[in-house]
Amino acid sequence: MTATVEFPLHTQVREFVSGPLELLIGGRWVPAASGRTFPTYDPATGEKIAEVAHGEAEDVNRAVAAARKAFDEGPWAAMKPNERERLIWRIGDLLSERAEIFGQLEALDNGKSAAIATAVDTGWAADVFRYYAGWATKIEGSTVNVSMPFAPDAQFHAYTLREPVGVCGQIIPWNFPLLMAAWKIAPALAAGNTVVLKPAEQTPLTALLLGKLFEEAGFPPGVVNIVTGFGDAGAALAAHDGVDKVAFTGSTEVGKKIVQAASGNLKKVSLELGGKSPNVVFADADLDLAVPGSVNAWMFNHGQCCVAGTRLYVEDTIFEEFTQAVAQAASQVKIGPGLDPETQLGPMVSQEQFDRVSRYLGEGLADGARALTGGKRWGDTGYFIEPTVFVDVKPEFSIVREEIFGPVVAAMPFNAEAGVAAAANNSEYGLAAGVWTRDVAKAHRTAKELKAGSVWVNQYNGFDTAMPFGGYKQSGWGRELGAAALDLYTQTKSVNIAL
Ligand code: TXE
Repeated sequence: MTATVEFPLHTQVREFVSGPLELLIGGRWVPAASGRTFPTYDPATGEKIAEVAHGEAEDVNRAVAAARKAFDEGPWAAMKPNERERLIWRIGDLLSERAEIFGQLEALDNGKSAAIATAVDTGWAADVFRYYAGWATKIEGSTVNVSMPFAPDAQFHAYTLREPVGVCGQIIPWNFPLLMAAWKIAPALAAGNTVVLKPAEQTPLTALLLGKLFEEAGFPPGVVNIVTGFGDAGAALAAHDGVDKVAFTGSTEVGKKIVQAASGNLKKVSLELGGKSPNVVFADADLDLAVPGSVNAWMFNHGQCCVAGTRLYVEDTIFEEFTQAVAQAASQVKIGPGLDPETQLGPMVSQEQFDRVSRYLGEGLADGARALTGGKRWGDTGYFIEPTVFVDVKPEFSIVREEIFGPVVAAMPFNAEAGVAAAANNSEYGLAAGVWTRDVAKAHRTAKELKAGSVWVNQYNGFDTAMPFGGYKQSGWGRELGAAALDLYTQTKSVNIAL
């Protein structure tokens, strides 16, 4: 079986990928200073889609200068919050209007299902822009009752102002290319910052199409700049003295490099990094919900999810039955290219990611794990991996400890008496966790014990734009989404006036 079936592309998608695909700097589309480009590939076929401008340090310098000018001198910082609100809202509306185009482009570049990329990635990105548009007029300081014990007779009027941080460098990965751009850009703009975005080299296309919308909506030049390129461009952005804040989503390994690079001018840093999230199923769970929910936990987005519930802890009395049901459900998933409307599981994003997941499958089997289903590549074209359910695993196996970022789960039994939290928390990560039970008290108790930034009960991937999201331990610093993201993109000034 191969994935070389042709699916018709929207005219706008075809026109867009025929280029030129340049950098957005200071409101203009420009080639890279070097004139170089790099290819982006369709992971369902391995074929080239387009050539994209290859931004490097010099381009980052130009983009930061444009963002600096827009922040320091341009109309953006001085613009009234309701004007910013109107512009940001417009991006949400434009995304909704063109959801199918964005969805198809995302499917082509990333490999995910076009239907999901339209409804989830683009639909949610639109929601994120609208949510933060609303915040633009609601970011407030407070008045403070000042006592000053050493000046008992003096009177003061004290208050706080919440001000934008300045120029924000934002570096994003390839698993949700458009959505990660929205998560980063929308709160930064709502708070009055300007942005230089560095999309992932594997998936630069939807960020560039998003860049067109900022032009169309009427954003002043330099407010949003986009530099496509590789890790060196990201590194230049993270180290740049003209950048006041860097926001990063990606691997924990690169996250640590970002922290070092940012130390030069001590720019603010927020990080959303890897995970190895536990999904805990108690014997009293509603199994009709828990089986498909637990499959979704590790298989959504082909397992290329930072929150993927890849350590499946099942109470021992139902372990056999539950894991068989999960394996059965996983084996029936329709695998194929994202552009096929029937597809439920698409390819890994790149050859590199395919190799990485294949390596983990080999390690798991060599360590003695047993695959109830899957365990190898699917087909002979593109970067497809069979959904894989491993049992007979030990806590020290690499498939249990390390982030695989593919459709692979390791299932382990637990004994309810002994508790499960210690095993679930035995990870350097702490991004998310799932709990399945009909016992409300047990659900709350377990949610409290789990060391994770998000805990989902009787569901998995229970995200919402209004809910803060981020990691404990080596899963990151800070919280995105919700009002919490505004803390990343504002700083507080205390003003105290002697009366
Ligand atoms: O990530 P990288 P990769 C995990 C997942 C995956 C692994 C490797 O386990 O298998 O990371 O993926 C830019 N300074 N996640 O190699 O390298 C890079 O250009 C600044 C989890 O793709 O972290 C891209 O834009 N930037 C994750 C972005 O960082 C640098 C999502 C992410 O790439 C840089 C993706 C540097 N030195 C991968 N080097 C999640 N948390 O969702 C690279 N980049």
